Amino acid sequence: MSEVVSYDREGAIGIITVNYPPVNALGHAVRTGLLEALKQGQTDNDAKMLLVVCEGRTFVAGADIREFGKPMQEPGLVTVINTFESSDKPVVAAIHGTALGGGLELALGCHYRIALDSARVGLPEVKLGLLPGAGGTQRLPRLTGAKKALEMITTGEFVKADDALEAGIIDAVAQGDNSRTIGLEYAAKLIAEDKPVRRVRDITDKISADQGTEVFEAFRNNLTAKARGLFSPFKCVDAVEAAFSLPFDEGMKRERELFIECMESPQRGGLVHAFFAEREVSKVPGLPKDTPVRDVKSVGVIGAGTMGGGIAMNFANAGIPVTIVELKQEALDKGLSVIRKNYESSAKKGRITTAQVEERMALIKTSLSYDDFKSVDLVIEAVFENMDIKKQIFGQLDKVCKPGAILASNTSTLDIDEIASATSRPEDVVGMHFFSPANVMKLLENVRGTKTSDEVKATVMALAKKIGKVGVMVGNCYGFVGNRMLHRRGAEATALVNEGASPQQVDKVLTDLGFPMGQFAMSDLAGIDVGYSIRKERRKSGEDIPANWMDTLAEEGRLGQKTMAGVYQYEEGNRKPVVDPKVDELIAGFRKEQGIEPRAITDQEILERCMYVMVNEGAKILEEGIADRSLDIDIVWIYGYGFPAYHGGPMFWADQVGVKTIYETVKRFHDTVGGDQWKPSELLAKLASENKKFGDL
Ligand code: 3H9
Repeated sequence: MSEVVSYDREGAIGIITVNYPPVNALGHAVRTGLLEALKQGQTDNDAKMLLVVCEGRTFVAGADIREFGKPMQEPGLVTVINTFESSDKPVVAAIHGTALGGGLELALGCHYRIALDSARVGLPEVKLGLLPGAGGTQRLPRLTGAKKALEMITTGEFVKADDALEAGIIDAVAQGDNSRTIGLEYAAKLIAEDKPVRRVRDITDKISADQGTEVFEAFRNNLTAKARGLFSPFKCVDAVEAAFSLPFDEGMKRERELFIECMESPQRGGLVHAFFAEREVSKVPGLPKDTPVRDVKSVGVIGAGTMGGGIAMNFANAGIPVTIVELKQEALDKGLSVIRKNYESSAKKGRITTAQVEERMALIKTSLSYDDFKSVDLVIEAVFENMDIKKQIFGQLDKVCKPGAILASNTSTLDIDEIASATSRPEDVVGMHFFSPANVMKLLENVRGTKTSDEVKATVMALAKKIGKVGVMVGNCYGFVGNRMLHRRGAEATALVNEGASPQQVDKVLTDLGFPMGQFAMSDLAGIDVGYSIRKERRKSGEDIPANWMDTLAEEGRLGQKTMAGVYQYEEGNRKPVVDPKVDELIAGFRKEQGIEPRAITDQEILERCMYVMVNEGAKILEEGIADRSLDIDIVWIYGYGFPAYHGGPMFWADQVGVKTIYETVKRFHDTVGGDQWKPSELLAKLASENKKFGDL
């Protein structure tokens, strides 16, 4: 008998139970076990009906992603599911948790489906660069029709049990907390009603109704804008279309061909890397799993600006009360009204109810005094980037906050140790770097100071999860992981324009690579004054940062989207960057002033200089232990800066380009372009000489 799939019987119902933690993925042992258990059920003369259930937290959550890229071991999932569907005894699937990917496909291969009301179903393969490859693209549309199937398969979004019932994906929903119990009751009812085998492959009414409709073309057109650069969503549409144009078995063959194309696409590699990396980042090397975590029941935020307000919303969304402190009532009123507006706009879009708007607003209190931080468990300071002010604030917090309260700074560049030095409890001080807009962006870069305690580190990592963020623990240095690399790219992009490229040429190379926006469109969004004041501070402290045309923009008051003009110009109510000839003139003037003769710059040079400079910096970040693993850097960039997940993050991307190629180009730029940013990282050199990848570290 299989260790991960068992068979037993209650009355006339033969029960096939999958027990393969953590998520009952369909690895080889499960596939084999399912076939064995099915056989047992079929030969068990006392079993009139069979029931598939799962132990643990969820129904089968899909194929075993860890097996991808390795040689497939028989039996394949398609064989398993077809064998279930062919069974002469009716088979019922009882779903709890999530039935995803191959898991839902298995359920669709069963003859009846019931789910707990808390369950969700979905075909999220597209998020891994794939399409449902075990009949999902052929069976789902037979139950739902084209539109719903296309929506589910091209977005990968999960559907709640009630909605799945309405869409025809499942046959019944039951309340309770045990899928075996509801499954047994449902199967008993079906036996009493003498329900026969009912195979989805034979259901054709929805298929004939939707045949020849324009729904497929409309979907493709829609995807062109939505799934920019992605490969598999389009293949998903092709596969679903095959369900309408081909008989079932032919459709299955077409699905397989398209599935293999996706499996072999480099995007699958990038997206699967991103999937596992997102989970790995929560396991911080050197931080024991059982490190105690402090209970954070209330939070204080200093600053009611865009950042402070966004941060406060995260906690209110998670049901945690927040107190925002500002210097002036006016700032508090303004901040609070922005928060309300954001919530109301979410309610309008149907993301939350109007009652939830009020519930969340009620969790946000405002105050003009730090005294109101006396009892909070965590304070996050979100004022502008000025070390003296931050130290002053932390000195005050040290006096007011209770022992054991965590004192966090949302600084995006400044030294956490220096901030901590303003307190008598550096072990409680940590960086919590949110990304703008803080209520939307998924990254939380948690910065450990030299003295930050393990307990505080574990608490902020756990808190990230609680508020729906992906927390990455990083070390303390200028700009940490994300901004340190970004500033390198920004300086290089600016230099490329100094030398002859146009801002839009640079931006296009980056958007062609898959970034949602280029370097300069991003500067306009963040505000040109942000980088300008950072450069000013750094020049003041003696760093040699040459003048550039971005300084001129800031000095002329072109601060980006907020002034309707920056590197680009903007029209009222539209965030689309429009090229402004005045900026070309300004750049030309700057070059003249500096005695620069502009040259033609190729897109390849832009790509290499913008991307390799980041990879070289990333390698230095690893060398210095600022990031523990290359996957931490990848996740910072995917969730903080919109790095295309299908490239797997900058370090994974570098591995695909080839570390050696990058190292040699970095060396060449060091000799030709010059500057510290092109000094090859020792780690990069070492990996190149050993023919290794960042992923091998
Ligand atoms: C597919 O099915 C292809 C077929 O159509 C065709 C085949 C021919 N495999 O996320 P969590 C691990 S493609 C292996 O932290 P949660 C995960 O790495 C698949 N491992 O928990 C983690 O491991 P660790 C389509 C998997 O409660 C642990 O389980 N299915 C898989 O927040 C817990 O995961 C999907 O894409 C897997 N399929 O969320 C579903 N799934 O503890 C992907 C998870 O060592 N999975 N693990 O770090 C999910 O969306 C979430 O994991 C789930 C649970 C919602 C299930």
